[in-house]
Amino acid sequence: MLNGKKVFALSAAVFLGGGLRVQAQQVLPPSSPTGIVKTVNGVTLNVQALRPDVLRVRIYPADRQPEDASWAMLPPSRLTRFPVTLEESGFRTPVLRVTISADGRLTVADLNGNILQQDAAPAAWDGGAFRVTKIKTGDDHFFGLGDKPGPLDRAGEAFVMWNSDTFGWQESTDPIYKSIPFFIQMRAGRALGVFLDNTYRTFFDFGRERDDRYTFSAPAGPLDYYLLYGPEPKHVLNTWAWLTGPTPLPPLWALGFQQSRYSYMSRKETEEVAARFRSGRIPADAIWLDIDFQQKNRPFTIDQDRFPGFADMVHTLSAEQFHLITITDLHVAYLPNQNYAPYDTGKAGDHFVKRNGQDYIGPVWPGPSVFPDFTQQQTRAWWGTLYKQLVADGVSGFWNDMNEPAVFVYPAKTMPGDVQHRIEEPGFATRTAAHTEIHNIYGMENSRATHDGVLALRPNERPFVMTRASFAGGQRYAVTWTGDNSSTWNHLRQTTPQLLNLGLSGFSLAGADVGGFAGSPPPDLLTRWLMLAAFQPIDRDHAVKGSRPHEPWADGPEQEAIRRRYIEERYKLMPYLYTTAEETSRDGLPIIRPLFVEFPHATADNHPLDLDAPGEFMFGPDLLVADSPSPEEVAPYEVHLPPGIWYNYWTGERLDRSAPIAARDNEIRETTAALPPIMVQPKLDELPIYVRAGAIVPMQPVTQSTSEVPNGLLTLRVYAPGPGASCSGEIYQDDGATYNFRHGAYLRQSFTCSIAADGALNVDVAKSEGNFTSWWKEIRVEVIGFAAKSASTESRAITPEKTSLGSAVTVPSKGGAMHITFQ
Ligand code: MIG
Repeated sequence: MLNGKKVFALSAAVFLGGGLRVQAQQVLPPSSPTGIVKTVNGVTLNVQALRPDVLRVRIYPADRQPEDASWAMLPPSRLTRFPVTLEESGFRTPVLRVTISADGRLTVADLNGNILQQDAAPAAWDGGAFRVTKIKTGDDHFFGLGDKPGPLDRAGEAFVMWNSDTFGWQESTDPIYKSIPFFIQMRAGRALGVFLDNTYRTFFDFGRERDDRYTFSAPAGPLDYYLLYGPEPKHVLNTWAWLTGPTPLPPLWALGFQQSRYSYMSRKETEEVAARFRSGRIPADAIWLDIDFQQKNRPFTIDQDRFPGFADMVHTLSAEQFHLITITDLHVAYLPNQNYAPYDTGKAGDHFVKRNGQDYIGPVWPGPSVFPDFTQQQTRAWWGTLYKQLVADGVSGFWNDMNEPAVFVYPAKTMPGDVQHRIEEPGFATRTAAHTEIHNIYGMENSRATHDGVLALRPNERPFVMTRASFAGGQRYAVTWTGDNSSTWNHLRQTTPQLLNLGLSGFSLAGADVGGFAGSPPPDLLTRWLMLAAFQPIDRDHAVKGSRPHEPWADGPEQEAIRRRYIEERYKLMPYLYTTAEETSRDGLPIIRPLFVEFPHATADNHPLDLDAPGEFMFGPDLLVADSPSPEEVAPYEVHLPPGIWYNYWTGERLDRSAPIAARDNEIRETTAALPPIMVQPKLDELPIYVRAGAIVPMQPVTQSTSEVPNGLLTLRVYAPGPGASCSGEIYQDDGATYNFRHGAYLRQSFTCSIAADGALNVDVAKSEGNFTSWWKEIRVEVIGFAAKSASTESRAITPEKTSLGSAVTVPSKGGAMHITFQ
């Protein structure tokens, strides 16, 4: 389905805090069965349907039903049930069949009998610990699991979930910062999402121990997992967003280029960096302050000597169209009776976690520190109030680092397992819980407190928070980054699978420190990194203390020119990027996607095409970025394009890559195999990008920041489809900052095109929706892959002008519908 851009929008939207929309809950007559409960050998299996395509499996010793609560999932979705049809040894829904064997093994199949998942053995218990063992076929591929390093496909590897501060992590390091116990299994082109809703130190083995098995296990906590059936991967991603919430729409500036360093050491240095972007005409939107802007590393203080007139600096930067983001770590300096308000107010409100009845004190950046009890609602509310001054000073965004939590004690590098957290949370029993249970959600609840606090202080502005640690569902509160990577070619390569897997795990807005954190990138590496990151969701350059300068101008005018050109390209594509981000906020499709998400049937045997093309990914629905799988190599490399017609983004060259084949499983579907790969000769200043035929890509003139109003035309690049094939695009715009879009202050306009029987190319611009007036007064429709000699609207003929890519006409636009024919 080359142009099968199916959109699985969440219907019946309701708004929750922070802008997320979820489907309203389905109400059932209490009498219809929604699943089965069966006890085998003293173990109860409880399998319920939430929807025809979503199952929840709970297994517990019959006398020990665990608490039914979740940090990850949205209650309205989690509690939904769907009536099922009971069968002899299980049940069926309109799309799935569930069977339980006499010894308690579960099989889930589609209604054609294709087995999607099957227990190899009944769930095994050992005290409170359990292990689930599934059959793995040679065709199984596994994706997701958050930020874990290594190749895109998790098959053959094993992973542990334990949020860890891992400075200098490498490809084989596990665990690192986040725990997202959600993965997508691809079997013969069919997708199945699996989420283990357990916050303990869980373990996943995708065939490392035994090639024909995969397992997940936990030392404690509930055996409670969800199955999200596709068969299309997009449908699974949509369902994951339905269950845990999509990544909300960020402020527009967060999609601009961002510059950080550990640390800009003074007001002067910060202002100089901002000024250098503007004088060098390198577009940028944000500057970050790391821990050294604080007094003695104490959160919520400002070093007045190095940053005199802090609020004035923020306003000066803002006048230059720079947003400021400051770090605000969670560890509160232990400073009794020293007029340090975060400690004093936290102590007065009893907001710190305890060990042996006393506030637990551990060493971090400020020295001895105490740790907020973020699993209590009132503690999160208190934490939120700490942002009052920084918000009043005009700081735009906040950075939650170190929230695994990192503690400078060894070898644990975190707080002891017997630290006590208190849970005070709707939907949960009010109780205390050991750190071993809370550890993996601690960072997520930290970012939640920050998000909710900043939202309370600026109720109509979309918060921007970046967190290092998180858990499934954490995308509701914060964007993320991949922590302390390194300035090496291998780490550049690693950004692609890592950010793709984060997107598949729900974190659509993620970035990796551009240039690498640890070490100093050689000039060519920094250039290539800046080029690739221009097509990653969060584009933020960051560097460790003591490393060489990392800013885009660091290596002289030639390197700077290449880097500028790619950052400019990101800004030209901002309408496309923002439209994609808005799509994410509704349907959960990540901004960057593996090829198999858009083209699940691109190969004859249905293996994900990405496995052949590890440097490639989709930037939004239409652009395919094809970096080298070994970016340091100078030899030519293979680019694999999914079957169909493609265009070179830079030159407009048309590439017909269709070759019909018979699908191996004889299923009737429109499938074609990819032709042999294209060989590409790497060049320092060129990142190959291809656009799929039938795409209509909205673009704007370069600006120096997203606050600058583009001066000129909206360009629609129309990439001619083949005869009979579909062709579409869309633009979404709003004020880029507030929630006014919920009350109609947005613009959405869709575009379609088709090749008529007489060979003409018809382009239709639909009437715009919403009441936001955007910046353009004219639209330039540029057709690529179509030799246009003449063009006409309903009212007049226009002579197309030649462009470097094809030909174009410019027409006035006030948001009305319009039709243009190219001949
Ligand atoms: O212990 O705030 O990953 O981005 O620059 C190091 C200083 C603490 C780790 C973060 C890094 C940040 C650094 N932080």
